[in-house]
Amino acid sequence: MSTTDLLADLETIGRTPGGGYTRLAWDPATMALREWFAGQAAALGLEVTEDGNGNQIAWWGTGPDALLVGSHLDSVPEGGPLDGPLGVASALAAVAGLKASGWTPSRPLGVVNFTDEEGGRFGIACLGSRLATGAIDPAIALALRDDSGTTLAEVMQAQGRDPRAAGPSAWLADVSSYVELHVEQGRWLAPHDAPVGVASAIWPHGRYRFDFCGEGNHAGATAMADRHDPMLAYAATVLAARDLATATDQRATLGRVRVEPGSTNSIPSRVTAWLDARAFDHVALTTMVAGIRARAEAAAASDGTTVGFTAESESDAVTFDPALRHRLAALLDAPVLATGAGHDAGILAARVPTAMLFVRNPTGVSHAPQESAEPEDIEAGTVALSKVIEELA
Ligand code: HGY
Ligand code: MN
Ligand code: MN
Repeated sequence: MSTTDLLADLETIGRTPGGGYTRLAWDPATMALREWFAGQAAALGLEVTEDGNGNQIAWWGTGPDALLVGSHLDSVPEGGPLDGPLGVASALAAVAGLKASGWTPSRPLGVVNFTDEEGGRFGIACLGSRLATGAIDPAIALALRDDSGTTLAEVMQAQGRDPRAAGPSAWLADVSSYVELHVEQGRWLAPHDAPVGVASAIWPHGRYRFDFCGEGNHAGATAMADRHDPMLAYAATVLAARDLATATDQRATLGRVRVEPGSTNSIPSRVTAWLDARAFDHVALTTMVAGIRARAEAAAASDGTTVGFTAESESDAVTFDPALRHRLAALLDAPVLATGAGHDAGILAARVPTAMLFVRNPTGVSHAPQESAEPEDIEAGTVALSKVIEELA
């Protein structure tokens, strides 16, 4: 059972006409992926469990001091094939290889599929691991709504889950380290001629919502001077994000926008837009976001419109456990690199020693259909993960 064979099983699940994948929490695609995960794990003789948040863990052994490996199977809308599934498939393949070789772990070993890492449906990233670790109040999570207005609680109930079981997970007390393998998001390993790297840190990041409100009116009959068009402050905010992030070599993106009523011949009454911001450290993040917000407010004031601002989620900077990172980098003779992307490993790192392995991405593209890794690099990543499991378990 190779990682590429396992990934080939998933090729049609959640596939979109554009060649990408849309696999959002609890949707038919991720439900099919959950079933696939449970089936593969059961075939390996692992005991498949699911916590009250929907996180699946396939166990080889039970009890304290467990090593957890894995990732997530959901995607962003129109995402690539590897962000998430590579970490789950390589973990299953590594376990299959180790079992076939006659090796047995000296501590419990779990393979995890975290639920809703991308936050593509309910807006908050790493929802499954945040709930499991107590990093988010279950009442807040269960009340989150998707684009159709359905709450997470209703969605879980419709899938036969009891939302009252959401919240801190008992398994966490048994886990004493977590290792997540992931496709590289960016292009650092290729010029360094390395198929696999070890993560040092994750930048702090946050997601913020701007609610621009103005006055809906007729696109032909309303003189330009008489308008209160919220789209203008939104446009100014997009440019402010670009300017402030560029000036500091940080990241700011407005990738999602909703316009109401969304009519070609009407001045909008309301524009809702989401900012994703990532920075070197917490102070730099708050400074950049405050700067973008100030430009949004100034633009709205000059147009006679208003803008509301909500921080929907923020994640602190993560420095992965230095001892574990050095041990794995030495074991694999692999370079160490930082990442601008967020991961469940970043959430787990607040509770247990955690490490990440990255598999070279020749173009660096991620969150898009072109995301890729060469089959031999995927194999190198799986071999590396197997070595790590042997070393730690
Ligand atoms: O958005 C992120 O950084 C991640 O890929 N979940
Ligand atoms: Mn992602
Ligand atoms: Mn991911």
